[in-house]
Amino acid sequence: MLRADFFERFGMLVVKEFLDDETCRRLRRAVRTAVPTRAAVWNKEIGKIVDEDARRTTRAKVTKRIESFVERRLLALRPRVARHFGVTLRGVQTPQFLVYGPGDFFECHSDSNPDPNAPRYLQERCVTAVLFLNGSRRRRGGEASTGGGLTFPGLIEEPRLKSRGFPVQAEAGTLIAFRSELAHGVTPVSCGERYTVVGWYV
Ligand SMILES: O=C(O)CCC(=O)C(=O)O
Repeated sequence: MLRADFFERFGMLVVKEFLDDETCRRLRRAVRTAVPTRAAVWNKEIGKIVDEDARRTTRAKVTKRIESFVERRLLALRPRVARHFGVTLRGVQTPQFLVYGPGDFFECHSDSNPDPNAPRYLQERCVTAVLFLNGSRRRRGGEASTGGGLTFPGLIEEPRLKSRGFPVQAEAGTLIAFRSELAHGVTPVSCGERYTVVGWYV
């Protein structure tokens, strides 16, 4: 795994300590007590479906209060995100709270789809923000998970490295933002639970 800063050289925005440890702990608790649902994917032929060959992830239905709290924090970052990516952003879609248990993963995909037949929420996505609520290594007693790397394949043009995925090693509270069309996935979690929040700037 590579430290989050490494990804800045590919134009990504990395914000360390976007949330403090106590807030991450509070959000993890909120996620654990929320109603769990199986996260879906969008399929061109079928529409929105749960397809566990492509994605095995739990989406936690947290309270509106928790959802709005994270949404406000993401909105506060919007001017910096817009400047960084050189785009105009008018808002952020409702963030999704995700949990990956052992064996859970998300195949390589992109978050936006320019196809005029795709749902509007996919057409509109411009920048994806992934917020890590726990880390991939133990730090100050935080609950860490292993495996479950947010991975970006094809970052390096060199033929030998082109097909290789580069997984991020992030700490709790770190946010990483990238253009929504960029291919990414989450490798299977091997141990513990991995908690993230994903938001999309439009
Ligand atoms: O949980 C993550 O790290 C990424 C989730 C993701 O790729 C997505 O929701 O599109």
